[in-house]
Amino acid sequence: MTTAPERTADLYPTRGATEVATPRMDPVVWSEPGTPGPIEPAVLAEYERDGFLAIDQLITPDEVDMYSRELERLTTDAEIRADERSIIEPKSDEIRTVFEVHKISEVFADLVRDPRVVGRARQILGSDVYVHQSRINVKPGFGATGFYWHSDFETWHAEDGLPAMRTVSVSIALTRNYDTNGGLMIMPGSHKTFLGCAGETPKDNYKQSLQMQDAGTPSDESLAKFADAHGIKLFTGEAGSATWFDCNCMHGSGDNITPYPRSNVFIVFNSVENEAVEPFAAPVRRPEFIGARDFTPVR
Ligand SMILES: O=C(O)CCC(=O)C(=O)O
Ligand SMILES: [Fe+2]
Repeated sequence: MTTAPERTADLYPTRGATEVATPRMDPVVWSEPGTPGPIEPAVLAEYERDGFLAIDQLITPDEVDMYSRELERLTTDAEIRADERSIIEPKSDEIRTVFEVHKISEVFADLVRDPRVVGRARQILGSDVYVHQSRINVKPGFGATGFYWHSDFETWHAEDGLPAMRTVSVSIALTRNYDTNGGLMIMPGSHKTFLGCAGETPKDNYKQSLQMQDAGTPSDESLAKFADAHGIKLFTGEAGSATWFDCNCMHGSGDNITPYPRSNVFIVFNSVENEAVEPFAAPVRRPEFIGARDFTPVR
């Protein structure tokens, strides 16, 4: 007798013939109420409601200098530029994103392990955590392209096989985020609805979606409905400020046509109790520098 391989139930259908909205089935905050941690209970309650929380100064100006120097070193290194982890701006030929910065740099590995960082991730996710993805979005001035509206979880579920919404991102500003240089925008409360997108995932979708989103893109009608219902919040702040946001927030950012770069480090923590399985709606897994398969907890 043969038994079918065990399959993880698909709670969040996407990439089918039509767009489908599914209510969120998972908690937003996974730790027991009252669990001690760096986030105050009232702030955690706001995070649950809105899907994000902002911190004026997560790291000090000296630390910002150190991380900026490290970013400068990475983006001027010819070997790193040639590496598949570097994504190049289609127009200007400048580096747009460097992936897996915590693997290619000891300095950024330390940032991930910092209790101000990993401590908040553990508190939100209620368990040990590992890094599903890390990246720096460099967003140089004079025309860096933005990121069209999306839910990260839609992609991580469809293409990386994350089963549940037990994943959180932190975006730490290494340059000042003005209201003009392509800052992050989130629709508050959008994390409570999963928008399954229409359209099959092409093989090797990531190669083109990292430069410009296509599969996994919500329709204009749905975006208008979401925006009318939730509004849009723009995140600004000094270098050293940070935004924590739930994996299912509808978010994006505009182009940066100012002279001022907007360079932020993104670290994505996933619960060790929510390890990636096979993709739910894609023919193949994405490479590990984009969707990790090493589930070793951050210590
Ligand atoms: O850089 C930004 O502002 C947004 C980036 C983003 O949404 C992503 O990298 O998934
Ligand atoms: Fe995103």
